[in-house]
Amino acid sequence: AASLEEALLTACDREPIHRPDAIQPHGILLVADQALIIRGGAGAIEDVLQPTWLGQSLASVLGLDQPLDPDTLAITLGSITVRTRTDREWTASCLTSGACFLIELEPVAPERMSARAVLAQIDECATQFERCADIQPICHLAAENFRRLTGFDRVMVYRFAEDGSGEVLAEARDDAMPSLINHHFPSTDIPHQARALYLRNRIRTIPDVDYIPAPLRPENDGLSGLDMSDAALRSVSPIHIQYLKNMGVGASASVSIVIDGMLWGLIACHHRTPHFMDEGTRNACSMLAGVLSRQLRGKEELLTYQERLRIRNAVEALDTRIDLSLSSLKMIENVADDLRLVFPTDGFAIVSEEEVLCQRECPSPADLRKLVKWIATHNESGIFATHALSSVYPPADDFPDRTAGVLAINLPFPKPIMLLWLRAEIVEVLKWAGHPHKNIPTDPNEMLRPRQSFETWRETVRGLAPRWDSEQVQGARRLRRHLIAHNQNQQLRELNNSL
Ligand code: BLA
Repeated sequence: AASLEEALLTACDREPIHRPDAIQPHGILLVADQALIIRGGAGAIEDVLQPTWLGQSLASVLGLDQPLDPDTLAITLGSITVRTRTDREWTASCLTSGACFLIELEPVAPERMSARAVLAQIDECATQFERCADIQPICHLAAENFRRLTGFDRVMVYRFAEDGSGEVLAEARDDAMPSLINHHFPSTDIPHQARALYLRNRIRTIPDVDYIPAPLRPENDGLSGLDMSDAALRSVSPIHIQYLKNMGVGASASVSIVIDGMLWGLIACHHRTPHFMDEGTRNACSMLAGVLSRQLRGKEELLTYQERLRIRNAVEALDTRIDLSLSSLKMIENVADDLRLVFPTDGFAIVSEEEVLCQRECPSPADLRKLVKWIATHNESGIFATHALSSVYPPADDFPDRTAGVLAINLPFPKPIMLLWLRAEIVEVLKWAGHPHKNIPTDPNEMLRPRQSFETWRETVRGLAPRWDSEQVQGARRLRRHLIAHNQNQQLRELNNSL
């Protein structure tokens, strides 16, 4: 079953979403060569611009009086209004794809916020971010502000986990739209190549899921396979369109949250009916996403720093209480309370040949001895850490206190000692937006299809404790070095005394 699932997944990951050979028809695409002669296009070019356009100069098709220069094309297009045959104002933007220029034209939304109002809102939001003490309130504020900026019915802050699945951390929505707060989504909802693309092109919109793709023209002309990675009008994977329809969504947009070059999460926006976001609003969203990313990064760094500092202080306080006049084991047991407090835990144990000393919630001394024996043969660095003990050490399943998290330090003293910080399992009920494994076809030639239902499906997860973060594992390493040094001093002292 696992290999079938894998085969289906790689099929999803292989869909070449960056070259759909079509655009979404709310805008127009023109493909120009290096001399700015139009070689192809897509969308209602004849209706919006002029009936004859193929082989013409870009400047004439856009109704410009002055000629265009390829070197300054992006800047020029960013500052002009295109003369069209419609009564709406259109913006033009330009990007390169191989040897081609892609020129995208989009109508300006009539109900647009003024640039001043947008900047004022982003500025105000940045100030409010500063005042937040934690990640959660920042995400909540972000959801509210993106909703105000874009007018979508439901705006969510979605964070990826290590395995590519994700969770809705915050949400702002119209009451008529169901809530997805705290819901989890499997990694297959956003395949690999889509995530890679979203790192590069940070905002995407689907104004109407019922659109009919407008094909690249002329057909069979060497244009097919054109790389549209950076195009705002890129036609979207039909699989994803089906996904949105199954979810009851009429329009969607998402903005990447990138931290240190990694896709941390997305701002995911849904509307029940078609909903267009014009170029100006998209730029405002990109700007706000940048402010948000920097705030999240800063906050994560601060929290890490605080934990590192706390551990450092606890280890230093412990150093001052070490009594070198005691034997190795007694020296350690004497500071048991201080040791326990270095890491947040439910239980703490000191295990040596002679005795087992337990504080708070611990497995039985016999179980602890067996566990220590196993750990001693399964770590090289003197440190062992897991938040899912029974997955690596099945006997833990039968521990009456259901220990799931262990951080252990092996002290290679003449008579070895192991220190264990223990965490009980936290039984978690995960809410999934639909059963994540329900739609797996049995035929490997078939494609994995989006779920039909996004109805909450609850999964009870057992055997897990909170993860040890890297500060704690590094702290354990540091503590181990200190204790080994104390023991060496203690032995020198003993040697001196005996001489
Ligand atoms: C794309 N899937 C996406 C996107 C999102 C999601 C946000 C980006 C496009 C967009 O902005 O709409 C999924 N949407 C979510 C999630 C939330 C949300 C997790 O609102 C949570 C709040 N999808 C499937 C399966 C496949 C699949 C089984 O369910 C593959 C077989 C594919 N999803 C898929 C593809 C894309 C996608 C191919 C890329 C669409 C594109 O950019 O062309």
